[in-house]
Amino acid sequence: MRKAFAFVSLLSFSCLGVAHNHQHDGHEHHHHATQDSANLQVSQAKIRAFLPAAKSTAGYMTVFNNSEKPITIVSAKIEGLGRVEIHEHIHSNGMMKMQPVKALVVPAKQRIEFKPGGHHLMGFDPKVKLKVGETRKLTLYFSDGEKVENEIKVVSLKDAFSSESHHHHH
Ligand SMILES: [Cu+2]
Repeated sequence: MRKAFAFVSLLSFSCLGVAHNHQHDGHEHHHHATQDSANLQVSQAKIRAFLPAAKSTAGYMTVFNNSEKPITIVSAKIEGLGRVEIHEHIHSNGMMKMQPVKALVVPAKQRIEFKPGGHHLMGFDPKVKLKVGETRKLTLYFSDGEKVENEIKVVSLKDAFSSESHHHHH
């Protein structure tokens, strides 16, 4: 009689243990699925090769936040460049000026297109000269410490302003 009782309680204890483990696993999976790095999609990333004597050059890309919460981009890095800033254009006294953006919020399920006259990347201080046609590593850093890595293509001045890759030559 006593033996049977002990056996039953052992069973129920192990069942609880299993249930707990399952819940824990579920939580862990959920956490991984909401990591920013997996949820910010970068596409069409390109940067113009430096013009002769130019101290800076501009880069463009499209970012899409595929998560349910905002993602804040706080900085960017491009392999071989000493410094990269995120800029935006603002109208000031009838003039277009650009200024650095300290934190760029990409709202949940929203897209931000970096393009001429809008948000853009600004590259400075090349350690290794950018050559048209090559790709470099682009890293975007988020306010929560996460980051996402992508490739950025080096393009000529002309190609930097055409958003379509299927450009026709005449
Ligand atoms: Cu700029």
